[in-house]
Amino acid sequence: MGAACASGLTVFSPNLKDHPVKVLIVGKPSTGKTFLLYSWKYGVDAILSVEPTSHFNVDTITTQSGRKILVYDLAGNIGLRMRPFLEGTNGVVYMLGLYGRDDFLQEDEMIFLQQLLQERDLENAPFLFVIRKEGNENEAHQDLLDRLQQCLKQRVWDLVEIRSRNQEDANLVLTVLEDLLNNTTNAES
Ligand SMILES: Nc1nc2c(ncn2[C@@H]2O[C@H](COP(=O)(O)OP(=O)(O)OP(=O)(O)O)[C@@H](O)[C@H]2O)c(=O)[nH]1
Ligand SMILES: [Mg+2]
Repeated sequence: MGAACASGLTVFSPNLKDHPVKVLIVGKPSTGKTFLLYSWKYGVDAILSVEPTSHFNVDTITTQSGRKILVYDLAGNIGLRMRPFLEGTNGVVYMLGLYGRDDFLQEDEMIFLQQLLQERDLENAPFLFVIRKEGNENEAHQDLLDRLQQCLKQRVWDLVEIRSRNQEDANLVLTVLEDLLNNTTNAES
């Protein structure tokens, strides 16, 4: 966005809040993408069960500050059918799922992540990684951060750890996501 637009942004910024930003939730199957979306939309206590997503779910979430986020929760096995969703994406939530799952950030997932990071439509999108932890895995955690750092280089990104079925933590994901989106929008303007 050029300098001319930047000055206009201050004047029009209240309206920007009404315009939803677009966020994708991606990640391997069964990592908890839909569970996270439902946690925001309905609250964790209202979630009785979650079925695997066959293609995608979409919903608008309103954050505590009033920002609207159009969230696309894509099926973990979406593969190439993901491409039509990329255009206009302002941010990506990458669900890593439960720490320590058998195939956690193995080679195929790293390749998938790197491909995603190379997508032109996502070049300015911040990435928020979400991991679910049930124990104290601090040692391996540093290894995870190092690997992500290598992959993400100059990208705006963050990592949030959540506890299972925890509303506070699900809300925290939304807060951090909103911060990342705000920072990126400001940096671009
Ligand atoms: N207890 C608990 N279970 C969770 C949590 N998140 C996900 N699950 C469970 O993990 C399973 C998979 O969750 P989903 O949200 O369907 O996973 P997904 O990533 O959307 O999977 P796909 O749609 O197949 O890509 C479900 O049985 C959920 O109930 C969580 O925070 N706590
Ligand atoms: Mg799902």
